Amino acid sequence: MAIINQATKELQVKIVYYGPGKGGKTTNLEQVHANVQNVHEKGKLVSLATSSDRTLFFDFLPIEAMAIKGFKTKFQLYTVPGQVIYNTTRQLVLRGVDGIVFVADSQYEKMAENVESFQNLEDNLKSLKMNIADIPYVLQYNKRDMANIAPVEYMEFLLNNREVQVPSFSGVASKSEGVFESLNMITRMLLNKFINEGGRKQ
Ligand SMILES: Nc1nc2c(ncn2[C@@H]2O[C@H](COP(=O)(O)OP(=O)(O)OP(=O)(O)O)[C@@H](O)[C@H]2O)c(=O)[nH]1
Ligand SMILES: [Mg+2]
Repeated sequence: MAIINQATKELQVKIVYYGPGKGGKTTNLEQVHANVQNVHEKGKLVSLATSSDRTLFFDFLPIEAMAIKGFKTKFQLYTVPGQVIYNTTRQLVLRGVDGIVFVADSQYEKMAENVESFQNLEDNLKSLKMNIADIPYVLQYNKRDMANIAPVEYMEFLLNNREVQVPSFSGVASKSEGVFESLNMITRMLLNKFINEGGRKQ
């Protein structure tokens, strides 16, 4: 849950990048880190426990912005490990989540993994007494540069088929495409939620 410190006028927001293994979650954080210009606004990208490019624990990137008048907003970006076996770690990283960027892999052969990962997200939120319907999230259909990709419409059908559809973006995270579109949208959704709740602590 967003942490609001009325005394210091600070708002702290936790965003988790979720999705199947090798989908591009860590790449999203690397691109954000590389492209946020103002050094005062970004912290260090911390990648905890990686092995040949796979996240074994999580990545963490803090960024700061004066997003709301009078409030210093600290966004904490986390990735989960996508590999199926690391579910306990995913549950830990999800604790206190405010918003989610679900990074799906557009390659046809990854569709089952995408759906499985989304189901896993819903299950893990439930185990934390949260409901996906109450948590702002966006979908990123990544790896659009690959050869054997599913049409966006098909991915929408598989992953964005609830009563209320969420914003979705095509991406090539390794070229920074779709990265800031996704991040800007989720932060906008979270800040709107904060403003609509009258700035109250949840
Ligand atoms: N062609 C292509 N490669 C990408 C894209 N995004 C990421 N990659 C590559 O895909 C591989 C996996 O990306 P990661 O960002 O490590 O994936 P991840 O989701 O963090 O994977 P886990 O940590 O195992 O959950 C890396 O070699 C990236 O460079 C993309 O849009 N297109
Ligand atoms: Mg990773």
